[in-house]
Amino acid sequence: MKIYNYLLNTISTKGAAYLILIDPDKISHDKLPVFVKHCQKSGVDAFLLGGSLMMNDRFEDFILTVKKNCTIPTIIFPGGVNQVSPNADAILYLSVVSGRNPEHLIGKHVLAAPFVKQAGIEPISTGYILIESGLVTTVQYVSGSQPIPRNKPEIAAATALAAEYLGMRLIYLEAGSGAHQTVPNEMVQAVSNYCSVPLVVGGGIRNAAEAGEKVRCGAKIIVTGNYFEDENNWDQIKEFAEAVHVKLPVTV
Ligand code: 1GP
Repeated sequence: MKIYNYLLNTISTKGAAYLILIDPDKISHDKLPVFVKHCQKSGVDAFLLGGSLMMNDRFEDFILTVKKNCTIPTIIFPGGVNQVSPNADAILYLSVVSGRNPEHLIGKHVLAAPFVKQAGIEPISTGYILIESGLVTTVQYVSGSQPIPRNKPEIAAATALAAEYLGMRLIYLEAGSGAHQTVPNEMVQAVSNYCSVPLVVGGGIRNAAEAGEKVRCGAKIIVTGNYFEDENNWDQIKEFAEAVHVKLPVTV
Protein backbone atom coordinates (compact mmCIF):
# COMPACT_ATOMS: atom_id res chain seq x y z
CA MET A 1 0.00 0.00 0.00
CA LYS A 2 3.06 2.27 0.00
CA ILE A 3 2.44 3.91 -3.37
CA TYR A 4 -1.34 4.03 -2.96
CA ASN A 5 -0.81 5.75 0.39
CA TYR A 6 1.66 8.14 -1.23
CA LEU A 7 -1.07 9.08 -3.73
CA LEU A 8 -3.63 9.55 -0.94
CA ASN A 9 -1.18 11.65 1.00
CA THR A 10 -0.39 13.80 -2.05
CA ILE A 11 -4.10 14.32 -2.63
CA SER A 12 -4.65 15.38 0.95
CA THR A 13 -1.68 17.75 1.10
CA LYS A 14 -1.79 19.24 -2.42
CA GLY A 15 -5.50 18.92 -3.25
CA ALA A 16 -4.85 16.57 -6.19
CA ALA A 17 -1.95 14.67 -7.74
CA TYR A 18 -0.39 15.27 -11.13
CA LEU A 19 0.95 12.25 -13.05
CA ILE A 20 2.70 12.18 -16.38
CA LEU A 21 2.33 9.14 -18.59
CA ILE A 22 5.44 8.21 -20.54
CA ASP A 23 4.93 5.81 -23.39
CA PRO A 24 8.25 4.10 -24.21
CA ASP A 25 7.38 4.22 -27.89
CA LYS A 26 6.95 7.96 -27.85
CA ILE A 27 10.20 9.29 -26.39
CA SER A 28 13.76 8.66 -27.44
CA HIS A 29 15.94 6.98 -24.85
CA ASP A 30 18.45 9.86 -25.07
CA LYS A 31 15.91 12.45 -24.03
CA LEU A 32 14.38 10.40 -21.23
CA PRO A 33 16.78 11.42 -18.38
CA VAL A 34 16.37 15.14 -19.07
CA PHE A 35 12.59 14.83 -19.36
CA VAL A 36 12.25 12.84 -16.16
CA LYS A 37 14.39 15.27 -14.15
CA HIS A 38 12.52 18.21 -15.58
CA CYS A 39 9.15 16.67 -14.66
CA GLN A 40 10.17 16.10 -11.06
CA LYS A 41 11.60 19.61 -10.75
CA SER A 42 8.36 21.01 -12.18
CA GLY A 43 6.15 19.37 -9.54
CA VAL A 44 5.03 16.09 -11.14
CA ASP A 45 4.05 13.65 -8.36
CA ALA A 46 4.60 10.29 -10.11
CA PHE A 47 5.06 8.69 -13.50
CA LEU A 48 2.80 6.26 -15.28
CA LEU A 49 4.84 4.07 -17.61
CA GLY A 50 3.45 2.02 -20.47
CA GLY A 51 1.13 2.17 -23.43
CA SER A 52 -1.72 0.38 -25.17
CA LEU A 53 0.66 -0.91 -27.78
CA MET A 54 4.34 -1.52 -27.31
CA MET A 55 6.44 -1.43 -30.41
CA ASN A 56 9.85 -1.76 -28.78
CA ASP A 57 11.34 -4.39 -26.48
CA ARG A 58 13.26 -2.08 -24.16
CA PHE A 59 10.65 -1.72 -21.39
CA GLU A 60 13.05 -2.81 -18.61
CA ASP A 61 15.78 -0.39 -19.73
CA PHE A 62 13.20 2.29 -20.04
CA ILE A 63 11.94 1.84 -16.46
CA LEU A 64 15.46 1.65 -15.05
CA THR A 65 16.39 4.89 -16.79
CA VAL A 66 13.33 6.63 -15.39
CA LYS A 67 14.11 5.33 -11.88
CA LYS A 68 17.74 6.36 -12.09
CA ASN A 69 16.78 9.93 -12.82
CA CYS A 70 14.06 10.66 -10.27
CA THR A 71 12.89 9.88 -6.77
CA ILE A 72 9.14 10.04 -7.42
CA PRO A 73 7.17 6.77 -7.85
CA THR A 74 7.09 4.84 -11.09
CA ILE A 75 3.77 3.13 -11.71
CA ILE A 76 3.22 0.79 -14.63
CA PHE A 77 0.21 1.62 -16.77
CA PRO A 78 0.03 -1.70 -18.56
CA GLY A 79 -1.18 -2.17 -22.07
CA GLY A 80 -0.61 -5.90 -21.77
CA VAL A 81 0.70 -8.79 -19.68
CA ASN A 82 4.17 -8.18 -21.14
CA GLN A 83 4.34 -4.90 -19.24
CA VAL A 84 4.88 -6.30 -15.75
CA SER A 85 8.32 -5.47 -14.34
CA PRO A 86 10.06 -5.82 -10.98
CA ASN A 87 11.84 -2.53 -11.63
CA ALA A 88 8.80 -0.29 -11.13
CA ASP A 89 7.25 0.60 -7.76
CA ALA A 90 3.64 -0.30 -8.52
CA ILE A 91 1.23 -1.27 -11.27
CA LEU A 92 -2.26 -0.01 -12.00
CA TYR A 93 -4.19 -3.28 -12.02
CA LEU A 94 -6.69 -2.06 -14.57
CA SER A 95 -10.00 -3.72 -15.26
CA VAL A 96 -11.90 -2.18 -18.17
CA VAL A 97 -15.22 -2.06 -16.34
CA SER A 98 -16.89 0.11 -18.97
CA GLY A 99 -16.59 -2.74 -21.47
CA ARG A 100 -17.98 -6.24 -21.62
CA ASN A 101 -14.89 -7.92 -22.97
CA PRO A 102 -14.04 -10.63 -20.40
CA GLU A 103 -10.37 -10.64 -21.44
CA HIS A 104 -9.97 -7.05 -20.22
CA LEU A 105 -12.27 -7.47 -17.24
CA ILE A 106 -10.49 -10.48 -15.72
CA GLY A 107 -8.74 -12.65 -18.35
CA LYS A 108 -5.46 -10.73 -18.66
CA HIS A 109 -5.41 -10.25 -14.89
CA VAL A 110 -5.31 -13.98 -14.27
CA LEU A 111 -2.31 -14.27 -16.59
CA ALA A 112 -0.57 -11.27 -15.03
CA ALA A 113 -1.18 -12.05 -11.34
CA PRO A 114 1.68 -14.58 -10.87
CA PHE A 115 4.10 -12.17 -12.58
CA VAL A 116 3.01 -9.28 -10.37
CA LYS A 117 3.50 -11.45 -7.28
CA GLN A 118 6.90 -12.58 -8.46
CA ALA A 119 7.92 -9.03 -9.33
CA GLY A 120 6.98 -7.92 -5.82
CA ILE A 121 5.43 -4.69 -7.02
CA GLU A 122 2.32 -3.12 -5.54
CA PRO A 123 -0.89 -3.74 -7.51
CA ILE A 124 -3.35 -0.85 -7.31
CA SER A 125 -6.75 -2.14 -8.42
CA THR A 126 -8.32 0.38 -10.76
CA GLY A 127 -11.75 0.49 -12.37
CA TYR A 128 -10.87 1.73 -15.84
CA ILE A 129 -13.74 3.46 -17.59
CA LEU A 130 -13.43 4.44 -21.23
CA ILE A 131 -15.40 7.49 -22.30
CA GLU A 132 -16.36 8.31 -25.87
CA SER A 133 -14.10 11.13 -27.04
CA GLY A 134 -14.59 11.65 -30.78
CA LEU A 135 -12.54 9.28 -32.92
CA VAL A 136 -11.83 5.68 -31.89
CA THR A 137 -8.78 5.74 -29.60
CA THR A 138 -6.00 3.14 -29.48
CA VAL A 139 -7.16 1.89 -26.08
CA GLN A 140 -10.72 1.35 -27.35
CA TYR A 141 -9.50 -0.48 -30.41
CA VAL A 142 -6.98 -2.64 -28.57
CA SER A 143 -9.29 -3.50 -25.66
CA GLY A 144 -12.15 -4.29 -28.03
CA SER A 145 -14.59 -2.53 -25.75
CA GLN A 146 -17.17 0.12 -26.27
CA PRO A 147 -16.74 3.40 -24.42
CA ILE A 148 -19.54 4.99 -22.40
CA PRO A 149 -21.36 7.69 -24.43
CA ARG A 150 -20.17 11.13 -23.31
CA ASN A 151 -23.71 12.37 -22.70
CA LYS A 152 -24.43 9.59 -20.19
CA PRO A 153 -22.84 10.67 -16.88
CA GLU A 154 -25.28 8.47 -14.99
CA ILE A 155 -23.91 5.33 -16.67
CA ALA A 156 -20.36 6.40 -15.79
CA ALA A 157 -21.40 7.06 -12.18
CA ALA A 158 -23.14 3.70 -11.78
CA THR A 159 -20.18 1.90 -13.39
CA ALA A 160 -17.74 3.66 -11.08
CA LEU A 161 -19.81 2.84 -8.02
CA ALA A 162 -19.96 -0.82 -9.04
CA ALA A 163 -16.16 -0.84 -9.35
CA GLU A 164 -15.86 0.74 -5.91
CA TYR A 165 -18.22 -1.86 -4.43
CA LEU A 166 -16.08 -4.57 -6.05
CA GLY A 167 -13.16 -3.21 -4.03
CA MET A 168 -11.26 -1.19 -6.62
CA ARG A 169 -9.17 1.52 -5.06
CA LEU A 170 -9.06 4.01 -7.93
CA ILE A 171 -11.56 4.94 -10.63
CA TYR A 172 -9.98 6.10 -13.91
CA LEU A 173 -12.12 8.05 -16.37
CA GLU A 174 -10.22 7.71 -19.62
CA ALA A 175 -10.89 9.61 -22.83
CA GLY A 176 -7.89 7.84 -24.43
CA SER A 177 -4.43 9.08 -25.20
CA GLY A 178 -4.53 11.92 -27.70
CA ALA A 179 -8.33 12.08 -27.46
CA HIS A 180 -10.05 14.84 -29.40
CA GLN A 181 -12.28 15.65 -26.45
CA THR A 182 -11.54 15.30 -22.75
CA VAL A 183 -13.90 13.57 -20.32
CA PRO A 184 -16.85 16.00 -19.93
CA ASN A 185 -16.79 18.09 -16.75
CA GLU A 186 -20.38 17.07 -15.89
CA MET A 187 -19.32 13.45 -15.99
CA VAL A 188 -16.30 14.07 -13.75
CA GLN A 189 -18.62 15.84 -11.35
CA ALA A 190 -21.28 13.12 -11.43
CA VAL A 191 -18.76 10.34 -10.78
CA SER A 192 -16.91 12.20 -8.04
CA ASN A 193 -20.18 13.01 -6.26
CA TYR A 194 -21.24 9.39 -6.39
CA CYS A 195 -18.02 7.57 -5.39
CA SER A 196 -15.66 7.83 -2.51
CA VAL A 197 -12.45 6.38 -3.97
CA PRO A 198 -10.08 8.82 -5.72
CA LEU A 199 -10.99 9.67 -9.28
CA VAL A 200 -8.29 9.72 -11.97
CA VAL A 201 -9.03 11.70 -15.15
CA GLY A 202 -6.98 11.59 -18.32
CA GLY A 203 -7.01 11.71 -22.09
CA GLY A 204 -6.77 14.74 -24.36
CA ILE A 205 -5.86 17.30 -21.68
CA ARG A 206 -3.76 19.88 -23.52
CA ASN A 207 -3.68 22.92 -21.26
CA ALA A 208 -3.30 23.77 -17.60
CA ALA A 209 -6.70 25.43 -17.36
CA GLU A 210 -8.40 22.22 -18.47
CA ALA A 211 -6.41 20.21 -15.93
CA GLY A 212 -7.46 22.61 -13.17
CA GLU A 213 -11.09 22.45 -14.30
CA LYS A 214 -11.18 18.67 -13.93
CA VAL A 215 -9.82 19.02 -10.40
CA ARG A 216 -12.47 21.60 -9.52
CA CYS A 217 -15.06 19.10 -10.81
CA GLY A 218 -13.75 16.47 -8.38
CA ALA A 219 -10.81 14.70 -10.08
CA LYS A 220 -8.11 13.77 -7.57
CA ILE A 221 -5.45 12.61 -10.01
CA ILE A 222 -4.80 14.16 -13.40
CA VAL A 223 -2.86 12.30 -16.08
CA THR A 224 -1.34 13.84 -19.18
CA GLY A 225 0.82 12.09 -21.74
CA ASN A 226 0.54 13.14 -25.34
CA TYR A 227 0.97 16.88 -24.86
CA PHE A 228 4.46 16.54 -23.42
CA GLU A 229 5.63 14.20 -26.12
CA ASP A 230 6.43 17.47 -27.88
CA GLU A 231 9.58 18.90 -26.34
CA ASN A 232 8.43 22.43 -27.15
CA ASN A 233 5.76 22.08 -24.48
CA TRP A 234 8.01 20.95 -21.64
CA ASP A 235 8.24 24.42 -20.13
CA GLN A 236 4.49 24.25 -19.38
CA ILE A 237 4.75 21.23 -17.06
CA LYS A 238 5.09 23.44 -13.99
CA GLU A 239 1.98 25.37 -14.99
CA PHE A 240 0.02 22.09 -15.27
CA ALA A 241 1.28 20.92 -11.88
CA GLU A 242 0.31 24.20 -10.25
CA ALA A 243 -3.16 24.08 -11.80
CA VAL A 244 -3.66 20.58 -10.37
CA HIS A 245 -2.19 21.36 -6.93
CA VAL A 246 -5.11 23.52 -5.91
CA LYS A 247 -4.14 23.57 -2.22
CA LEU A 248 -0.63 24.94 -2.84
CA PRO A 249 0.12 28.59 -3.60
CA VAL A 250 1.17 29.22 -7.20
CA THR A 251 4.82 30.32 -7.55
CA VAL A 252 5.85 33.01 -10.02
C1 1GP B 1 -3.90 8.15 -21.53
O1 1GP B 1 -5.06 9.38 -19.89
C2 1GP B 1 -3.83 9.20 -20.48
O2 1GP B 1 -4.15 6.94 -20.96
C3 1GP B 1 -3.22 10.45 -21.02
O3 1GP B 1 -3.85 10.92 -22.20
O4 1GP B 1 -1.94 11.22 -23.73
O5 1GP B 1 -4.10 12.37 -24.19
O6 1GP B 1 -2.67 13.12 -22.32
P1 1GP B 1 -3.10 11.96 -23.15
